[in-house]
Amino acid sequence: MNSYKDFIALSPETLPARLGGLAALKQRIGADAKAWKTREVGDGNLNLVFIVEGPKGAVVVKQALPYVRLVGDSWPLPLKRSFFEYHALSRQAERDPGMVPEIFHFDAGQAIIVMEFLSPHIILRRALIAGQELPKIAKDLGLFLARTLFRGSDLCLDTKIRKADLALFADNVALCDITESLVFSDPYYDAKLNRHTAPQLDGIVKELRADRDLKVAAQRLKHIFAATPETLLHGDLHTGSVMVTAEQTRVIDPEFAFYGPMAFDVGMLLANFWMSYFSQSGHETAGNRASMRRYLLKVTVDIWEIFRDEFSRLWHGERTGILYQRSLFEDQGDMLASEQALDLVLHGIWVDMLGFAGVEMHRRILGLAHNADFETIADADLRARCETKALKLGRHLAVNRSHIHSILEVNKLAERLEKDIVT
Ligand code: SR1
Ligand code: MG
Repeated sequence: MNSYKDFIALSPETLPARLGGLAALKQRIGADAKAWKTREVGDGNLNLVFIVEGPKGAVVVKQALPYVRLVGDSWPLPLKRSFFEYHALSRQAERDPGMVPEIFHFDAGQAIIVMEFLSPHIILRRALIAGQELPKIAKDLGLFLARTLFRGSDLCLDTKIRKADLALFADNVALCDITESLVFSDPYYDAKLNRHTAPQLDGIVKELRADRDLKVAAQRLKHIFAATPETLLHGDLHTGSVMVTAEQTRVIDPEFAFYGPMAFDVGMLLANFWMSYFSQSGHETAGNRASMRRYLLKVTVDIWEIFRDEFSRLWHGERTGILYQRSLFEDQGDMLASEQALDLVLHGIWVDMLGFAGVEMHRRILGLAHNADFETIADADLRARCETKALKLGRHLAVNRSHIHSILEVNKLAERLEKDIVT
């Protein structure tokens, strides 16, 4: 339940007076709050985000609102998501140090997190739309995925700690509900808040909604999402949740965190690179994007390989949890059985990851929450051509995920779709 009675949304005008007494801010940006400059920069779907600059430095102040910002107060949303974000950031900072912003202050009642201002970082999605090839993201994100997903699971954690944590995050019901509806169900019927590029996509939308195999696949994926509390997920790991420079990668915004299937974070992230790939031809006015397309496909290959290699390294070096215990494998001298079990676990993540990637592509084109990769393509015919390719790849991944053997195979299909070789 929200306790809204004392909650007051911040504004650039009120923020200095309301937060001016906090030592955590004064130390970092300067004690005289009257000298602070505050601007609201939130462009996400849910929250307020302020950059507060003082004579000594700057911080970010993020505040949850008691409703979905994108839709308005007709869609109430618990302030407690800020509590989940705070706890998820704390755990991610332990599991992959340096990959999330540092937290300076948390106020549960006002749903406020004061954190590190990342500068000159920009949102990864914007960088990709601008055609920037970031050299470090594949390595950083592959490692982040493996470290956070492995270290938050019963492969590694003391199971008492994991179960207590599972109970803590189990209350993030409203944010899970958003994903359960918006990702897995709404795109596949005429849900109220859906929208798509019309009339250009009307035909394929009708086809997809009448596609029995796809509907079953999406519901099976929803089943896995809702009923597999395997590890602490970021829960919303798209390219809008990553900030970058050429040298640094940081993951932000884990308010959707909960205990779910490892494959979800991996699949959502890769889907966003495949969507970026298909969107590039919509951004070619200022120059050819062939190199960018090659780069994006290489990122998907590298993320998966780095994830798999790091996961394997952790399997061998940090498998201290109750699952696949060493006493049954390595301690018996049975290294082959340990490798067989690792292959089995990775294969399960692989198959489901593809499915999650497929539905993520669909929901960004057919559902409520679209992405800027496609939305910023002003020419609706061109946008629809880009979106159609992503919809087709998404359908293939969701339905045929058990029969796909490598990222290269996925990328070959992506290239064929891009060149209009397959329809
Ligand atoms: C109503 S919220 C829509 C989307 O925004 C968030 O970033 C999540 O991706 C959610 O699905
Ligand atoms: Mg977000």
